[in-house]
Amino acid sequence: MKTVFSPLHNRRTATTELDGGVLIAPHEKPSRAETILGRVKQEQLGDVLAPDDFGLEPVLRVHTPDYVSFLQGCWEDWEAEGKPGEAIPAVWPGRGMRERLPKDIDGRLGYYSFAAETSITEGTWDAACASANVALTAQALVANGEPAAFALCRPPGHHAHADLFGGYCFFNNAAISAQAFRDQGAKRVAILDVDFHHGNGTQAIFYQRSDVLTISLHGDPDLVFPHFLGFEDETGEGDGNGYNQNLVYPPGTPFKVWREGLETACQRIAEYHPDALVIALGVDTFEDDPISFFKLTSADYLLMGERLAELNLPTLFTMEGGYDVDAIGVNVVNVLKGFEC
Ligand code: Q9C
Ligand code: ZN
Repeated sequence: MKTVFSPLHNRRTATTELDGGVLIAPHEKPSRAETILGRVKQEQLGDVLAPDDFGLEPVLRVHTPDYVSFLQGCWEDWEAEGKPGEAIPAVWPGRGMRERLPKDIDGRLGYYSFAAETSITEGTWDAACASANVALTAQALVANGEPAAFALCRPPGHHAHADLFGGYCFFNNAAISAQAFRDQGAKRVAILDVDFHHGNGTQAIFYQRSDVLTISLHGDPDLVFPHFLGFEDETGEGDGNGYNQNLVYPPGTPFKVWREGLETACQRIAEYHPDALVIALGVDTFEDDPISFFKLTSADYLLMGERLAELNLPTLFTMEGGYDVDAIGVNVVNVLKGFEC
């Protein structure tokens, strides 16, 4: 399987993440992508390609123009005000307030985000654009007949809504790729999100549509991020009614239980008969992940990949979360190797 990778991921070098009331070094760090790339090469998964530049048009099929402009200018606007640190949202339009876009950068940061852990810094825009281009380049490989491709995206994307950043995500690479498949003629696309966290952005983007089926397996949002979306009674709305599925699991969930959800998801995808499949691939389901509570082992990821391959669909993998850097390369490449067996 071919991998698409951009060294520009390195432009995303935030130094702060708000966690537990203090600013820590971010979990979502450059070594994540470099470790995965190293393992891809070590295991000779296949060629590693640089991305093409698709410009903003495919991004704007999913994200709003005002959100994209905000992201593009955010760091400059922040710096122009002489703020001492990184751009961190700290105020939101809470219940009873107005969802009105303010001029001030602190107001705009809150308007366009849903969480405060993710700071915007100098290279964030460049890295987010490179990450979307990585996804779109891998998507094009699959659209042009490769059975599967791996988009080694960083920063990740599945938490980003049409006009919200958060959860380490800015552009929703999986959603942008699914929309690209549709725009190139695919009738139906399925997105299966196996990251530990609910793919809230992906769900929200396609919630009222039946042409993109969204399924996410994740930790119970009653207990864990993103807290305010991802429950099992969210099944889609309007035309999208019946085209979103959330499979929620408690702390300590091992693969033997998690794989029942995977089976449910795979059966739903098979009966949907999509023309393409996008896997939002996070490996923060790993037993030693520092911010998560599932108990998957490295060997389990081989079985995950094998089951996904049985769907026998043109498949794009977009990289999402996974924060145990020591194991991230092995775990990700195990999914891809399992898929190719
Ligand atoms: N105490 C992805 O996996 N909250 N994003 C962390 C840690 C944010 C995860 C709290 C988690 C975001 C792509
Ligand atoms: Zn995650």
